[in-house]
Amino acid sequence: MSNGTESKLINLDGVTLKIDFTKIHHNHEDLLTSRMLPHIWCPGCSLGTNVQALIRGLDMAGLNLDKEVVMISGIGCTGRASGYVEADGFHTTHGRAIPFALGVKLGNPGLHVIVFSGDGDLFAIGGNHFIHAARRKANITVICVNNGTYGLTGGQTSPTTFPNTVTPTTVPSDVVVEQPFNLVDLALGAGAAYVARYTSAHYTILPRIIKEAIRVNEEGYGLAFIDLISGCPALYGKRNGYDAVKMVKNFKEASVEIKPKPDGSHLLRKNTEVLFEKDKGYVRIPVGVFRRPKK
Ligand SMILES: Cc1ncc(C[n+]2csc(CCOP(=O)(O)OP(=O)(O)O)c2C)c(N)n1
Ligand code: SF4
Ligand SMILES: [Mg+2]
Repeated sequence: MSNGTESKLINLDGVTLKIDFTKIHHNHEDLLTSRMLPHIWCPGCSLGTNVQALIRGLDMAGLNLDKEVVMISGIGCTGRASGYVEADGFHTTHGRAIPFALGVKLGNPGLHVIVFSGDGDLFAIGGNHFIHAARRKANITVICVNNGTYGLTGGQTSPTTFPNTVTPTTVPSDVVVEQPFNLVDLALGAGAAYVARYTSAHYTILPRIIKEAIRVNEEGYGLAFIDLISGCPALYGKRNGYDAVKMVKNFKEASVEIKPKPDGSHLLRKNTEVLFEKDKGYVRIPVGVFRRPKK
């Protein structure tokens, strides 16, 4: 990645590095916004891999980012991504990524509108917008970076935080147990046309999934949703005994590919549910494409 002009001093966990941006290159350099770098994300955060998968997916779909794509994010660590992709975009208010996306799509239905936002943004404050956009068959792609926490504001509980994990706002489980949303189940129930789940460890599969989601919109079937299970090693991970490497290993080991069954049993809640146990982490992550439009 090159910004063509300067070196910058970067502080990484107390170590100061002088980086000459004229000498660093990325193999998708033209798809990233070099003037926005360095990015704000912590070392080891899944967001780097997720954005890499995103731009490879847009590239694989053969889209001209300058003319055909609009990236929309709400507020959060994930929300920054809309500024790092070299396409027009909106880094909108918290929870309002989907209303902005609907406005863009209504204004110019020929554009590919990609919402890339966090679990808190899309399913806490923004949950109402998601379910109605799915119900109305809005032709937008929604990618939820589901790290199970409010990363940007300090690692508080979100609608996908598992019980018995440590956060600054965990309610003791002997008082009340708040169950996390199963985002696949929620999207299926709300009427999304395409529903998939993968993790940040599936970086080779994700671009193809993103391309497929975009095609669903192009063909006018309605909202395409990807639950992208991710890690926040700096806050949620650290408090619960996970570093970045352990998280990725855990994603790989716990993932179970779900094949669609003719009787539809793969859609049953128990078959889509992510299981997480204190001290073990993820014990089962059903991944795959749970719904494709019937052609
Ligand atoms: C109206 C409003 N309420 C609360 C906030 C504070 N806030 C900013 S980001 C955020 C949560 C972000 O969590 P998530 O969407 O999961 O993104 P992440 O940082 O984990 O990627 C909150 C509560 C805000 N900016 N605006
Ligand atoms: S706080 Fe968490 S989600 Fe945010 S950049 Fe750091 S590791 Fe990633
Ligand atoms: Mg989050």
